Amino acid sequence: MTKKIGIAIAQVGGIGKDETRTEVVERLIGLLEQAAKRQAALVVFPELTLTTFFPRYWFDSETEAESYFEASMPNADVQPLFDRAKELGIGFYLGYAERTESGQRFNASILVDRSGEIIGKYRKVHLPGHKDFVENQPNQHLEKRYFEVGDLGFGVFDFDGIKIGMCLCNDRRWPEVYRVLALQGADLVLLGYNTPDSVPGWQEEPHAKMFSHLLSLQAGAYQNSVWVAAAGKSGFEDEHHLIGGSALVAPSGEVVAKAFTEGDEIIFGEVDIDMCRMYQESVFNFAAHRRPEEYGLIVSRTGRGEPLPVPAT
Ligand code: CDV
Repeated sequence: MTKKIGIAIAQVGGIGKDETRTEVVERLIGLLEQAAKRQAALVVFPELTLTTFFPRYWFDSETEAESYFEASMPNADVQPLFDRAKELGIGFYLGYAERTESGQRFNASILVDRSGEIIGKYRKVHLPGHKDFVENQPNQHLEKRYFEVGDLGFGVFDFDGIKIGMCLCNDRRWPEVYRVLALQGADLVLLGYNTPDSVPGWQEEPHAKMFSHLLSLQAGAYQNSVWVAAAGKSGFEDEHHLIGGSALVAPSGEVVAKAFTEGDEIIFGEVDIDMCRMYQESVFNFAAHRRPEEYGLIVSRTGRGEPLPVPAT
């Protein structure tokens, strides 16, 4: 049976430092309603959707950092989003900063089904940036300070009969992520991101930021025969710029829809799962063509090292 799903990617424009959760959630509901008009079954929101991208700030006080985290999900501020999505019969992916009961802090995302139930959760594995203050920079990138490395692995969840994997931002640049999801049968990968122009120690031409973002999505989709739906928080926040480029990428590696603003914007596409099958059963038929016995280094070695001896012939 042909499986298709209407998917809306909700790019969210900059969020001010003083913008409240209530104000942000109102914006998200506005995007949800636009998605409903396009008959979307699923909406993808960005990483850390509910606040400004706070890892750019060094906080002397623990309390200030704490104010960006959610101690439960849904909570009173976010409940209206869950309620409206349920009324509209739309599922969603949402990135947020999670604080657990025991005080652990993760950069997390959830997958919510069309009846408002959380059916999947992910905690970001690849945390970019640094732990300590870096001098002489327009901003910091303190994900390694504010978050622990995710401990849930890369899960695949069933949404209306479609196998969905989740990841977050920097994860999209690592080929292992898509492969681990594809090996579990994922056909659609959802991700939210915040990609600032300025990251201490990561000098890149401004145009290359957009290129490497799209390249990562396109390579991940093509090499793993999956659809990839990526939603960014974009534009200016407190005079700091984040790239736009929220996009839907097909298993062919082609971008089929892309945001053209840096503000709140919905892009829509119909995801046809049969398109994954074509690639999964031919060029990327894993069972027929992969050679895991030759890939051991990928899991036994983390950093670059010396060449391995090649057997004499
Ligand atoms: N939030 C992120 O993970 N951002 C990273 C960079 C720019 C630090 C990214 O890979 O986009």
